Amino acid sequence: MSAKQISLVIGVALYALLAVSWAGMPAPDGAKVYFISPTDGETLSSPVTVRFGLSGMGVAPAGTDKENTGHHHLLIDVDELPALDRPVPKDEKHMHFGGGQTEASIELTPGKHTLQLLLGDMNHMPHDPAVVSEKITVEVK
Ligand SMILES: [Cu+2]
Repeated sequence: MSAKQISLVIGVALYALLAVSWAGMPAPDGAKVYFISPTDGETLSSPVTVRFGLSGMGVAPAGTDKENTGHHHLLIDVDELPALDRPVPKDEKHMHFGGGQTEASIELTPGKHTLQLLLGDMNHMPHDPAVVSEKITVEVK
């Protein structure tokens, strides 16, 4: 084998390895994540209590290797979903609830904000297919 062929083989092997390690756990048909509260268009005051709903799957802390489970991520004022083949980013706009929390009290500045939920697996990867809520808009007084 030439050096070129060897590097090609290594490249393909690495690619396959990455493809496997970046795949999220499968989500069952009909799995759904949604906001119990607040509701779309609601006007409220900060801090806002956000309650996360999940049906067709179970909530488990990050790191739990159990099929059909995941933990919540709250996306605040995120226009476009993060890459679904990468772990969910962790910053002030992408909050992780890796303890298995099903609600949170969050501080929001006055004005309009969008909220969206994205479920992640034990490695913070979106499931396949991604389990994502509709995006709601709230107004903070
Ligand atoms: Cu996470």
